Amino acid sequence: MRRLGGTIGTAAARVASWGKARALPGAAIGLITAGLAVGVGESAAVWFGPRTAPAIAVGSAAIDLTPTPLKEYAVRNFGTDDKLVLLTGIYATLGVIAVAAGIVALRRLGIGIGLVAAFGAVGAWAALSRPTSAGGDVWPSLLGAAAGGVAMAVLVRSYQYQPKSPSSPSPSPSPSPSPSSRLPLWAQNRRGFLVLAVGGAGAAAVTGLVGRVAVDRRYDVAVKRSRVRIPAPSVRAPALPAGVHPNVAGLSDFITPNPGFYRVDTALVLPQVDPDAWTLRIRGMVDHPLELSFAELLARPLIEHDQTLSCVSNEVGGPYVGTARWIGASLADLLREAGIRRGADQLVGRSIDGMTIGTPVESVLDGRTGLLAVAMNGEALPIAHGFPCRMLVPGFFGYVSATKWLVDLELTTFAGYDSYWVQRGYSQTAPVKTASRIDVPKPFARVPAGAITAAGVAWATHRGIDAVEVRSDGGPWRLARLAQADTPDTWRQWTCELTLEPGLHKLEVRATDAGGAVQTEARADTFPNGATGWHSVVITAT
Ligand SMILES: Nc1nc2c(c(=O)[nH]1)N[C@H]1C(S)=C(S)[C@@H](COP(=O)(O)O)O[C@H]1N2
Ligand SMILES: [Mo]
Repeated sequence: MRRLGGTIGTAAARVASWGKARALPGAAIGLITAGLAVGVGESAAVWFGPRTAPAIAVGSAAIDLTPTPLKEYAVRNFGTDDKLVLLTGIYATLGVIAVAAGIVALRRLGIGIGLVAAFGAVGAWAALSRPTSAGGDVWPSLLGAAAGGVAMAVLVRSYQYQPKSPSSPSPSPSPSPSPSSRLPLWAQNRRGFLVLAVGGAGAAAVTGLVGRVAVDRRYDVAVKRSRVRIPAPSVRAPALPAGVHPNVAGLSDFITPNPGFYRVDTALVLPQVDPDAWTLRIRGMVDHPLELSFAELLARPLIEHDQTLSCVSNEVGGPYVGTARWIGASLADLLREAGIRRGADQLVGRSIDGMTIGTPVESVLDGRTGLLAVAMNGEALPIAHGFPCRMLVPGFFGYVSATKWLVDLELTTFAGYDSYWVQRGYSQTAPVKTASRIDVPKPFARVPAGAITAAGVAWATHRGIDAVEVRSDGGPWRLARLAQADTPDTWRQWTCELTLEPGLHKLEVRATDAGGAVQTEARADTFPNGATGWHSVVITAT
C-alpha cells in the first residue's frame, strides 16, 4: 500500500509539476495561436467583406441558430447590448479553448493543430451559412487557421528545445532532433521562444487592429451618406399640431430623435450599402419585373409621413417604440407599376444581409401610406436604420413590415414562403396591438403627496387612439387628458392629474383605440405576435 501510495503520490506530483511547468507557456502558445488566427482572419476580411471575419461569421450564425426563447431572453436582458454580449462570449469561449489547446499541444502537437483546424472549419462553415454568402467567404477563417497552425507548431517546437530544468521532470518523450532542424538555431532555446512568442503576439495585435480599422474604412458608407441630398417631398406632412406634446419633464419626445430611436436587428456588423451601387428589384408574381437605382427612387414623387414604429419584442411598458417623420416613395404605386398578379398575397422584403420580412399585399394596397423610405427626421436614413432604403407599412410590427437595407421585393404567397421570424415560430402577420405606457412618474419614484401629474404615450398604429385611462391602487378609472393627435399612424401623448395620500401606490394605464376596443388586461408574452397587458408603476408619495 505504501509503495502504491508513494507511486501514486509521485505520479501526481509529477503530473502537477508537469502541468505547472507547461500551464503558462501552454496558455501563452494557445492565446498567441488564437490571436494570430483571429487577426489574420480580420485582415483577410478586408478583401472578402466585414461579415466574413471569423468571429463575426460565427456570431452571425449563432444569432440565426439561437432558439427563439433564448433570443427573447437576450433582447429582454441585454437590449441593444445583446450583440456586444454575444461577441464577448465568443471571444471568451475562444480564449478558454485556446488555453487548453496550447497546453495540450505542448504534449501532443497533433491534437493542438487538430483543434486549430477544427476552429477554422467552424469559421468557414459559419461564413458559408450566411444567406448571402459566396464561396470566397471561407478564406478569412481558413487563412486564419493556417496562420494559427503554423504559429502553434513553431512555438511548441521552440519551447520543447529549452534545456530541461531539473525540478520539472518531463514525462513526455524527448523531442526527436528531426523537427528541430526546421527551426533555425536561434529559436531553439528559451530566448528564441520568448522572441517568437512576443513576435507572434505582436503580429496578432497588428493584423487584428489593422484588419479591423481597414475593414471599417473600406466598407464605411458614412461619407457617401453625408453626400446624399433628399429632394423636397411632393407631399408634405402637415405641420405638427402645437399640442401633440404636453410639456411634462420626463415624458418621451413626440418625435423620437434619431440617436435615441430604438434599434432592433440581427446584424452583428451594420450593413454598409453603397447608394451608387444599390438597386431595388421588384419581382416574383408581377407582370413587369422592375429594377430601380437610388437616383431613380429619389426621382419618384416623395411623400413625407409621420409614423410610429414598434417591435414585437417590446414588453409591456418597454422601450422598443419610437416615432419619426419619414420621407419615401409610395410602395403601393411602385407595386401597381410592376403589376401584381392574382393570388400574390405576400410581399417579401429582402435586405442585403439576407433578412426576409413578409407583409400582406392587401394591406399595402388598402390606401395606407406604405413607404420605400429614404429619410428619417430630416436626414438620409441613418446606417443603423436601413440606409439607403427601408420599407415601412404603418400598422404592423417591424418584423413584418419594416425591412432595413432593403434590396429586393418579391411578390409571393403566405402559403408558399415563411419569412425569417416566421420560420422561428412568430406569426405570419402581426398588426400592432393597442398599447400604452406611463413615462412619468418613473417606477419606484418618490413623489410629494397631494396632486401629481402622470404622463405617457399610447399607440394603436394606423387605428389611432381615442381614450386613455389611469387609475391608482385598483380604484375607479379616470380619463386622462389626451394631447392633440398627429395622425392615426402615430402615437398619442397623455397627462392625468392624480391626488395621492402618503404611502405606496400602484398606477395603471389602459388605452382605447379609435375603433372603440379597450386595451386588454390579459397578459400575453411578446412571442408569437406581441405582448398585451396594462403597464403599471409602483411609486411612493411622501
Ligand atoms: N434587414 C433587417 N431589417 C429589419 C430587421 C432586421 O433584423 N434586419 N429587424 C426588424 C425589426 S424586428 C424591427 S422592430 C425594425 C426595427 O427598426 P429600427 O431598428 O430602425 O428601429 O426593423 C425591422 N427591419
Ligand atoms: Mo422587431
